[in-house]
Amino acid sequence: MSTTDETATAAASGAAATERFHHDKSPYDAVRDTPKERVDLLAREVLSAIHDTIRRHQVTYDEYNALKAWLIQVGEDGEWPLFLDVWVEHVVEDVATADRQGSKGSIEGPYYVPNAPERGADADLPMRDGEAGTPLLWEGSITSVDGTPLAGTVELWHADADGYYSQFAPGIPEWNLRGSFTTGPDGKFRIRTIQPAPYQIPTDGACGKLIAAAGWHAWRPAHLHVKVSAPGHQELIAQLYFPGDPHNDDDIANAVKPELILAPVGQDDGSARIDYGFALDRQED
Ligand code: MBD
Ligand code: FE
Repeated sequence: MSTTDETATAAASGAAATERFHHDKSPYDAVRDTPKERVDLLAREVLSAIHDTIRRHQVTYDEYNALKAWLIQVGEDGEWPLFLDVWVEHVVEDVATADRQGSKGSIEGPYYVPNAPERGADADLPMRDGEAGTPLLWEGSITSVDGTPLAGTVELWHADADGYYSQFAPGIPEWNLRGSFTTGPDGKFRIRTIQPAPYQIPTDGACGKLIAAAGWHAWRPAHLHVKVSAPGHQELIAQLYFPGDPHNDDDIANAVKPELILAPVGQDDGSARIDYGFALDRQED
């Protein structure tokens, strides 16, 4: 899956993201028992929304053929994970987490990789010597919704100061800026990392073609990705953002919520300190 010998193209990062998705357990297993009636309903409504759009806006054969070519290109560029996570996942996440009492979550996106190096409760995120970017010291704890501290795990992954993710861009060590932090019974963690850059989705592939043709922009605000888990509790997937980022209000992936914006405090040495923890909902049974 390494893209180390390739260049930073949409096709290379798309191929890595597509391979990553296939690598995980079969997505079909969880829906094996879905009744025909539900498949029929969902498929018919999606198709019907497309038909309505064509009628309402008098879509031509030339436009239909351009759409066909573009959809084929999304697949050839391996950009289905990117396309779906950028333009669809946020609504699925809203629906899935509507009943939660604990911390807000956000979308996972296409660049999570499981089994990142385990670093304990108080450590640096794996990074290169002299990794560029403002150093961050992040302290927090994992608790249950009622405030009880939890022994659990914070998995953290994020882009570097150039906006690139390890394993999805060339020339970056495999586990750079990816790690797993396991807390003791007090739930506390302390993580040192660097502030990531705003992220521009690849512009040279099919998704970039849509963005250019529609006159959109390709930016996501700078963000930290986390997956937080503890026994007996629902897994929390979230992203954390930095105040003042111009794209917090117009994230291409629609994944910013006010509760997810950090309040870093600048230190005399030029680093920033963050205090942010997670309250997990209990597992329903
Ligand atoms: C990202 O880094 C990301 O987090 C999402 C959701 C989509 C594309 C790139
Ligand atoms: Fe991301």
